[in-house]
Amino acid sequence: MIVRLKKICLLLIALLAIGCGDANTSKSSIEKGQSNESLDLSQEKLDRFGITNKEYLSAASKRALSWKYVDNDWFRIFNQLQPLKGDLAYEEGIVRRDPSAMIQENGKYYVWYSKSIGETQGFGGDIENDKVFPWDRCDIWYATSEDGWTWKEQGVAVSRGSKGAYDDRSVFTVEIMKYDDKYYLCYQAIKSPYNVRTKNTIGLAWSDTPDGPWTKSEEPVLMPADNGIWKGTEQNRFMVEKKGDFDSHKVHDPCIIPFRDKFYLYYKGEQMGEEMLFGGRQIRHGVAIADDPKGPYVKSKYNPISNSGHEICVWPVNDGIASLITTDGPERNTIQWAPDGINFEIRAAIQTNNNPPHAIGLNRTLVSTEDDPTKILEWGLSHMYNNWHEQSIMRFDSYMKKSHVARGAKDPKGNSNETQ
Ligand code: AAL
Repeated sequence: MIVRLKKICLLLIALLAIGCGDANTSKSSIEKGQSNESLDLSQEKLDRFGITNKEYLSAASKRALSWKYVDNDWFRIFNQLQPLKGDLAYEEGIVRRDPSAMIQENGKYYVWYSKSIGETQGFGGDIENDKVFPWDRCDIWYATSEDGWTWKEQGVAVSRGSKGAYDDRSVFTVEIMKYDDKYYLCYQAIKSPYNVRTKNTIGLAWSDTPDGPWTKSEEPVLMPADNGIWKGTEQNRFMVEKKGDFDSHKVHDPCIIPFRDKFYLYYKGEQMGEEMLFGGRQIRHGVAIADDPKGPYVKSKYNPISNSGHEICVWPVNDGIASLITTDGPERNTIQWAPDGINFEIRAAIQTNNNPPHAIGLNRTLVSTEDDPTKILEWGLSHMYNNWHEQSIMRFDSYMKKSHVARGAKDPKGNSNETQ
């Protein structure tokens, strides 16, 4: 009996030892994290990132060693927004927002934007007659300027469709593309009734001149994915049986860029049953590609092509496409670049003394180059909320930042720097 008890005790001790061994192994593998094999552990790299001991790499050090781009030529500091003058200055009772890019025609800058009048009531009342969002009941207007400060409003470019059309409720958040001496406006469209589960689509209009007349596509050129399922019939956009693709609810903020002999329509997706993610909304970008500016646009199989961001702000540079990612997600406030327009990597993080402007209308007359890939951000348009009922278009500007030098000291190239 005693012998048997001894045997059992020994067995238990052995099992415990194995158990502890397992615990040790898993603990040390947690401490070690991912393997170091793919990391560049050259002395130069370790020195650059101030890593003392390559045998003990923290998770943060491993991430630093796997950063793909560590130069400083994409960095920008944004100044505070400035008000515009003339017809685009703040106006009582008016929403002017989401400016398009600016192009220069007939010796003037042109911009298109969403315009609506009157108070925003929200979704609590009579949605058939109320204005539910500031961008509800909008038409697309345009304005011109000689200097980008003082603007003359020229009138409506594209108005809402007639009752029953896919755009009968609101047309808004527009972008301009000039290609082969023709002009294309792409924009968001809503069909009545506008409630919180209404799907949002993208429309297109084209013209031979920037002053119109504009011909509208009879159907949307892009639709939300049709694979989400609402739960119940209550108007609650967070209740779903199935969320569906990243763009199952809304396709927003379209912007078409001619690229590699095709047309890349970048857009923001909103998903049915949207969640919060990293303290922001769950917003991602996608791209749809066409052979002709008028479509058909086919969504990329790689969508979504961002894990963060909000309004689309993209420009061609270095034979690829750059994207300013703002507002939502873990990679908000970064500038990213994709050689193929699809696979974006971070090139810079924006300093947040002034967040990067929202809803940027880029100045397409500024051409980014290899030496100054973010030159297009030198100045352009954005918008601000004066309040929930009134919004106005503003001007932003930014400057490149390559070094951090005390006043009177020398910069990394040995030049004395009086301006810092
Ligand atoms: C913006 C944009 C789109 C939305 C609304 C107006 O942030 O993403 O344009 O529909 O808000």
